[in-house]
Amino acid sequence: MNNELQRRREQLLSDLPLNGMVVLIAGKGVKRSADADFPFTVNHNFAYLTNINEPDAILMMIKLAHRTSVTLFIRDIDLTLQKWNGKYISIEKAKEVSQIDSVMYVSAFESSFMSQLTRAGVNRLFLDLERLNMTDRPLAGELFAKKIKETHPALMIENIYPAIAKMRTVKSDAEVKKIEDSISITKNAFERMLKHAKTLTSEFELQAEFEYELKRKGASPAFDMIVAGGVRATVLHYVENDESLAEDQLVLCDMGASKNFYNSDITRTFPKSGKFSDRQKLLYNIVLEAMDAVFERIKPGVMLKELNDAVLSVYEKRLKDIGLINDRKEISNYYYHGVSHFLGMDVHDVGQTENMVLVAGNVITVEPGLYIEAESIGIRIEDDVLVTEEGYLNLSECIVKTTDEIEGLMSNG
Ligand SMILES: [Mn+2]
Repeated sequence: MNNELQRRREQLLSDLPLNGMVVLIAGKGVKRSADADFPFTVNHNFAYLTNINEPDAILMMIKLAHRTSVTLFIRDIDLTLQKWNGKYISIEKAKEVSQIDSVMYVSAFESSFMSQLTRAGVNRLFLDLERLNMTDRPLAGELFAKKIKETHPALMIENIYPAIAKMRTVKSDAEVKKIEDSISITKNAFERMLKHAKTLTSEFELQAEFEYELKRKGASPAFDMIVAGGVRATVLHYVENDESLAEDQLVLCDMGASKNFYNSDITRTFPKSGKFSDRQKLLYNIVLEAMDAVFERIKPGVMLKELNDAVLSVYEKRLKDIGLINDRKEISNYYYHGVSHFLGMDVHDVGQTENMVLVAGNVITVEPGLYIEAESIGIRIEDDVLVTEEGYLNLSECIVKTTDEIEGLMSNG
């Protein structure tokens, strides 16, 4: 990991133009209400390059003709606040975690930044200007860009976000291992939940079983878990989880553990009673067939759109067979999302761009679904997959999935 952090920084520096400077900001906790903040989430691009999980920290990297430099700034220690909020990271600890030799307190940042502009001749500033929507709250990088534009109107400001996002799409062995660790916790938590499912009566009780196991392993939910019984499973982002479950319902659970910055994202659908009805089994196996068709297509050079086409081809045939549709166009009444997204430090991970093709080292989800509101049935099955030189490796193969496996585990509950 240590060499890996340095390698990432070196890669970014090697792509940086001469006299360029990168400034990445860890960010702050967001106010929740009164004097309470939401839990702090570090900027993931900052963490990718530093492994530091601290508010207010800043990474500064410079590339000049005669030298490059990497400096980390951490919060100045406040003895009074430490009594309330716990210990701040020390310079020594920050050096160890980040593998950066030059670590200073953040109170020294402004003068250091200024001297790079005035004395070292930096003339291009690269910031993380990630933005998805016009109305999103500006992140630290954009706020910093605004401030610098006022004081240094001639300084060229550019966006480093796409370059880091692209690096993040290719996972190292160590990153894959962390995703596997999160998957393994998810597996245990799901099995715990499944064994209790027959005796529990509400969605939130199932959620509690899952999250209990996460907490026990020092993990946290990667996202708001979905536990959706019956017709609620046809709503893609149902997260209320506050209804009771009926014996004849299928229960869709979209869930994942997050640990050490890396996430898992798994969906399983099972019968509340422990036994699939014939109809449920028929539909479930169509989704499973679509999933296998996607797996067969995964390899370097393939576009995500082609993976989705694999689902549509299976659905076109099978949904016609069972009389649900007459035409391929009608599939969208029953399947209305993409089959895949990138997974990593973010659950919907960064770096996914139009027309990009898969390369070895990508980690993607495979998650076909089938949602029939009129029958109160929603089915989604989701695995996490590593793209390899030869094809793919299903990282979540270990989690029960076939109807027999699910019924078997539930009968041992
Ligand atoms: Mn997903």
